[in-house]
Amino acid sequence: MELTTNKSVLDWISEKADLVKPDKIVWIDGSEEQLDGLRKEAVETGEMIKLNEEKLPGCYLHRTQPNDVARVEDRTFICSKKKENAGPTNNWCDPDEMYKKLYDIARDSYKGRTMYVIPFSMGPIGSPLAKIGVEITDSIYVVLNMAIMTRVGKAVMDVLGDSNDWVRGFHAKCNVDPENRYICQFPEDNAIISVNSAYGGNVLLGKKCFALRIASYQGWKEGWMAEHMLILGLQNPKGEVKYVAAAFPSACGKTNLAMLIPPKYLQEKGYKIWTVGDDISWMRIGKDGRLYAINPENGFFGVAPGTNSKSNFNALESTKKNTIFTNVCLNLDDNTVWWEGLNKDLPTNALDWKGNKWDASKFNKADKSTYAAHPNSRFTAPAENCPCISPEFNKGEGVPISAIIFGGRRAKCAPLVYQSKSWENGVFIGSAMASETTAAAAGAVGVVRRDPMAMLPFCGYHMADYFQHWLDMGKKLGDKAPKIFNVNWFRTDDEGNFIWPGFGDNMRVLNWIIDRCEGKADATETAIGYVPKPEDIDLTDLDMDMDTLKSILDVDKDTWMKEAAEIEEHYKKFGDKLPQELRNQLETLKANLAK
Ligand code: GTP
Ligand code: SPV
Ligand code: MN
Repeated sequence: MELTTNKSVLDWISEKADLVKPDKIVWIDGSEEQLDGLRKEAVETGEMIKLNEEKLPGCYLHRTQPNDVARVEDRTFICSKKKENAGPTNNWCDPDEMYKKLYDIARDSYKGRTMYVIPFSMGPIGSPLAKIGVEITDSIYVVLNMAIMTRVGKAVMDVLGDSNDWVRGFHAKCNVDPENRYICQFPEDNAIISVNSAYGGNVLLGKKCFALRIASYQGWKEGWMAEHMLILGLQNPKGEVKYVAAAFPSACGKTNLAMLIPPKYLQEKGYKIWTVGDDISWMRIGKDGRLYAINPENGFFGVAPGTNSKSNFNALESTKKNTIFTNVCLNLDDNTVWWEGLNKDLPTNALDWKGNKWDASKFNKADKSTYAAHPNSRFTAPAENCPCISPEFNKGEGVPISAIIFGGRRAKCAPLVYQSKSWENGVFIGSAMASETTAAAAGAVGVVRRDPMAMLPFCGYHMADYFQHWLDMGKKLGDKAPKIFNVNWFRTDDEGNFIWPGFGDNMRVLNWIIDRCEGKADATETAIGYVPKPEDIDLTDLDMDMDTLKSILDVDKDTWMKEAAEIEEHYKKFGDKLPQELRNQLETLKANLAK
C-alpha cells in the first residue's frame, strides 16, 4: 500500500519502476511485523544468517561480495551542473551524461526482484533540524540497515505531506559489478543514485550520500552545517553537561570517543560521557546565537575490529541485540560473531568473513589476509541500545556545542592536543588536517593525505566554498562560536607503538578542552596554537612519565616547517578560490615558525 498521496514522490517512484521493472513494489511502513517478515525472508534466501537467539537476540550476520567491502572514492561523483561547483577534490560528471549512464546500467535490473520504498527521516521525525528522504532499493539488507540507521515508515510521509522538499535516493544492486559501480550525488536535484554495490556507505543512502554530501550542499545554501562529526556530552561532578563535536576521518576514533568511559578516578569524581552521535552532526545557529547540533542518524554503523569490552564497552553493549553484523567472523561453536580484537579467544571452529573455514593457527597479525573478520567489518546497532545514549538524543532542537575538535592519525607532527588561536585559525587547522588512510575506503591504507575537516570524501561542493562557509558561520556566531581544538591520539614511538593510551584516557584531554572553554586552564602559546602545560594533563593512575607526555605535546619546528610547505602545496589545488583569510593564516604560521 502506498504511504502517501504526495505527487512528487509517487511520480518519482513510478518513473523509476518503469525503468527497473520490479516484480512488485513494497512500501516500508516501519512496523516490526513487516521488518520481521523481511528478516525471515533474508534468512531463507541466505542473504542473512540468524545468530544465537539467547546470546545475541534479534542479531544477524551478512556477508558482502569480497569486491564490495568499503566505500569507493574513485567511483563517487558529485554531478553538479558546472564542474567548478564540484571543485578540485571531487570526481565530477555532467548530470545529464551521468543520469543516462546510470539509467542504462539500472534498466530492467529489478526484474524478478522487489522494489522496496523506504521513507526515512534524518533527525527526529518532525524536528526543525530534520530532513526527509525516500530510498528505493532491491536489497533487504539495505531496508533492514536503514530501519536501524534512520527513522523509517509512515510517520515520515505524514510529516512530508505534499511538500517537494525531500531527497531522492535510488539504489540498484544490479550484479555488484565493481567495473560499473557508481555512487553519484546530484546536489542541485536533491538526488542520489547508487548502482552495483551492496555495502554500507555506498548504499545506505541516508548516511554519507545524503547526510553529508547532499546535506553539506544544502547547509551551504541555507546557512547551516553538515559535518563528519561525533557529538558527545561531558558531564562534570556538578552535573553540568557540556557538548563537544569532533571530526576525525573514517576509522580514526569517532565512535570510540563518542562512547568513552572515563578512567576510574574520574568516574569516582562524577565525570561521565553521554553519546549524542558517533558519525554525523547537523548544526544550526539557535535563537540564543549559539551553535546547536543534532545527530541525523538513529543507529551506529561502527567498525567491528578493535571493539571490545575494554576499548569500547558501550559500543559492544549496543551490539548485543537487534544488530546486523557485516563481514565479521562466524563462530560455529555457538553461532555468535568474532573479530580481531574482540578477545584473545580465537575461535577454533569458525568461518571467516568470506564464509570459508578459518584456520586460527595461521593467524598472523601482520598479514591481513589471515584475518577472520574484514578490517572494515561493521555492526549496525540501534542507538537506543547504547547504555550511555544522551537523554537529548531524540530532542529535535539539538544540543549547544562548546568545542569543536579536529583530529586524525599522525604518527609524528601533530601534538596530543592544541587549541586554535581564533575561529579563523581553527578553520585553517581544519582545512589543513591530514591523516593516514584506513580500511574504511578501498585503496591503500596508512598513506598520509590531507582530509580537510574529515570531509574530503563527503563534501558535496567546491571545498574552497566550504572553507568560506566555515569562515562565514564563524562571523555569524561571533563570540558565541565554539572554541576549536586539534587532537592526535596516534603519535608512535620508534617501534611504531602508540605512545598515548587513548580510548577512555582521552577523557584527560577532553577535560583540558572543557577547562579551556571555561577559562580554567592555562596553556603555552606556540607557533601552531595553545598547547597544554604538561602538568595540566592529569596523569593520575597512568603509567606515563612527564617526559613522555612532553614528547607528545612537543611542537617540533623542523617538522612543522615541512608541514607548512605541504599545506601550501595542498592549498594550490584551490587556486584563486581559496579564501584570503586562510592564505593569511598560513603566512602567519610560517612567520611564527621562522621566529
Ligand atoms: P567511521 O565509522 O569509519 O567513521 O570510524 P570512526 O571514526 O568512528 O572510528 P572508530 O571509533 O570506529 O575507530 C576506528 C579504529 O580506531 C578502531 O580499530 C579503534 O580501536 C581505533 N581507535 C579508536 N580510538 C582510539 C584511540 O584513542 N587510540 C588508538 N590507538 N586507537 C583508537
Ligand atoms: C566512514 O567510512 O566514515 C563510515 C562508514 O562511517 S561508511 O558508512 O561506509 O561510510
Ligand atoms: Mn564515518
